[in-house]
Amino acid sequence: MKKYLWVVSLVLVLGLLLSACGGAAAPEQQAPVEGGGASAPAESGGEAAAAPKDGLAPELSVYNWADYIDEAILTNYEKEYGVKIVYDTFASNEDLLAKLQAGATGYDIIVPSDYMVAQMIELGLLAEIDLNNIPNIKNVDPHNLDAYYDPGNKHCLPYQWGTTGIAYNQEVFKDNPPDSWAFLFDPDQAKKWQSAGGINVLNDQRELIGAALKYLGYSLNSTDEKQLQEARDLILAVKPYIKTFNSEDYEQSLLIPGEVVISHSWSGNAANAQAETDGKWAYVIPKEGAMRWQDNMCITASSQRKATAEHFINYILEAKNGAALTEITYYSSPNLAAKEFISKELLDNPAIFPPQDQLDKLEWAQPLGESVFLYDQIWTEIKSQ
Ligand code: SPD
Repeated sequence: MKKYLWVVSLVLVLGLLLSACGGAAAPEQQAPVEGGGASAPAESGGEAAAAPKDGLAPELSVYNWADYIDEAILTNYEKEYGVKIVYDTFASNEDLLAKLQAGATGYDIIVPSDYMVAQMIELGLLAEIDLNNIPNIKNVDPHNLDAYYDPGNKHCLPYQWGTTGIAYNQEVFKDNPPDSWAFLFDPDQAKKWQSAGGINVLNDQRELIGAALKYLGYSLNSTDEKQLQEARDLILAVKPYIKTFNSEDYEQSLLIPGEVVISHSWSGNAANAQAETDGKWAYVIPKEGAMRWQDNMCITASSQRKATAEHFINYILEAKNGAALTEITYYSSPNLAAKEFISKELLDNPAIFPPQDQLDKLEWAQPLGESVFLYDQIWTEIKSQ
């Protein structure tokens, strides 16, 4: 394993300890294993499940992004298979990695994005998946399989995908709809939108530094020190006008009640705000380009319940479950068979399923190698100043 990856791990572990264990607690480290039958499930807030079927484990732990599931999928699975789902959420890929690096071994399924899958494979954090146990892979759009970060889907199956752009309140921007990252990163504009009601940015280092790099005309994967310093200075120049750094509950707490008028946003949160407010909110992919991403269901290398985890992943890939996910999250589905169950309104919404000319402006995040230190350092400077 490369030396820098160990150093990354150490930095992340220290970061996690310093943040005084702020995130959600890991489930029990000694979780019941497959075929364990009568073991009591860990706390998950739901009813105790009936005895598990077909040699499945009595419980399974899933660690996912916030606001990213239809809870009925979980309860249906629990009822149908007698497996209790212990569900927990994280805020960013970096937080997820830090949690695993800190020794949390209780998670069976995690949902990292593209570049983080590549990094986790390199760190040995993911188990290989036996695709013979995932017959529903046939439902997945081939365009969403065999991605650069996991050739042959040896470790992960796609969950949802989306884009990152700008959500805005159309009542405020009716004569001047945002079309550029300048609406967030030009200090004169940022000052104006602060007075008009407030700006939110995603509390996510790859996303925020990446968006600033795009505004400056660079790749969001830049590892050039000068370009990254420019991006940092740009963010610091507008920081006084940023009301919140929030990527977890900004949709409910900021966009809909009207605490901000413009937000750096993931497509699904923006599309949800749009639906909840009868079109008061809109979403745009800035003309300079933006990030396209795909989140993935992967099994941790430490999982003691691999067969149950594969069974659950296969369940999520059922066409109706893929559709239910998109109907709740408003993110794009990689599940081609699900499309017949997704409402036309969502299929036709360009914020959810962007047309080709929009897709052409997007860039995937790549693993950064040793430059991850530079990003960490810049992020610390941004957050601490
Ligand atoms: N609320 C769910 C958000 C999921 C976003 N995941 C993708 C992040 C890519 N950087």
